[in-house]
Amino acid sequence: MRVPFFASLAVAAFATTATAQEVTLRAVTSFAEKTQFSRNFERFIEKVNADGKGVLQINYIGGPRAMPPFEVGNAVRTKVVDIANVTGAFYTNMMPEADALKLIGKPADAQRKDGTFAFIEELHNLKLNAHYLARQFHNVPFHIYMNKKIDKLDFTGLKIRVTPVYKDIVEALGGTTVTTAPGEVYTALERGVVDGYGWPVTGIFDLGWEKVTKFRMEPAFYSVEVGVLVNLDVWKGLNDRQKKVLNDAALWLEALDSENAALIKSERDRQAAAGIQPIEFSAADSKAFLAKANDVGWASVIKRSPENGAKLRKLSGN
Ligand code: 173
Repeated sequence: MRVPFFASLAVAAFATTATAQEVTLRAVTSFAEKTQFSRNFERFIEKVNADGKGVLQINYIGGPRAMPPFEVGNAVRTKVVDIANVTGAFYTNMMPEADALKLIGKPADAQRKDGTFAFIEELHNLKLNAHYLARQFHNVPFHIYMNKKIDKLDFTGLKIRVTPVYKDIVEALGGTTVTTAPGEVYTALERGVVDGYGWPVTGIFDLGWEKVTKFRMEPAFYSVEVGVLVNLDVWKGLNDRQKKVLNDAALWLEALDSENAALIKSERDRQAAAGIQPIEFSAADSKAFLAKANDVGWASVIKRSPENGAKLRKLSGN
């Protein structure tokens, strides 16, 4: 098809003007596309692309098929991508303090008011060359899922799939740990390479794990953290209108956490219907487990980063 000469020039001129004002950011997520911990980020992208017409757009590259989860933090740092949906647990190699984010369960708006967010921002600026745009899932806790029934809080002889989120508590209980990305959990369970795995209360159905899971250990512990990170140079290069599109969408994204309580209830019901049985301990043992999880979590962060770790602990109130 041939386009008349003047018409094509006009289109080209318009396109140039539009690009001069509109910026497009390349985005990745560290969780599988369309699954629990990517979905709200995908909704965020839709909102940005609707609100940001002519101002700022996001080009969604995708998830682990495009980039291994443990490389996403570094890809933000080096500007291989501009914006990412990623949990701190996946970049503790560059920023040990990111392991503390699971220990800070306050709502994002409270963290924005009491200085917690500002300090987390400062650490991301320094260590990851990133702007910490948003914090999601503060009200979603983790569990250890098991294929062997245990009758006391002792993991001796058990091999558990972990990330930095669960490593210290699993080891404190005597378990052996194997660190893997989420994409390897199904096969590890299917082959019996592990006896259990750490994961949030929601999301096990996304990758079919209910087929290879027998038990969910109670109580739930810690607080999921999935952040939205923007490369700091990219962030500083945006104008006020562009920043506003992202800031408004970030607050909207954080407010989606109000959906989590209902979601958790329905996922627990769905797990029960799939035959996944809870492993429960006495109130005293549960309390001791939670205290231990909190203590070993903080000790581990503070050992790697004494000053910042202590400051984060103080801000957390835990
Ligand atoms: O288990 C994990 O892969 C993990 O660390 C995590 C963190 C946040 C949300 C979901 C999983």
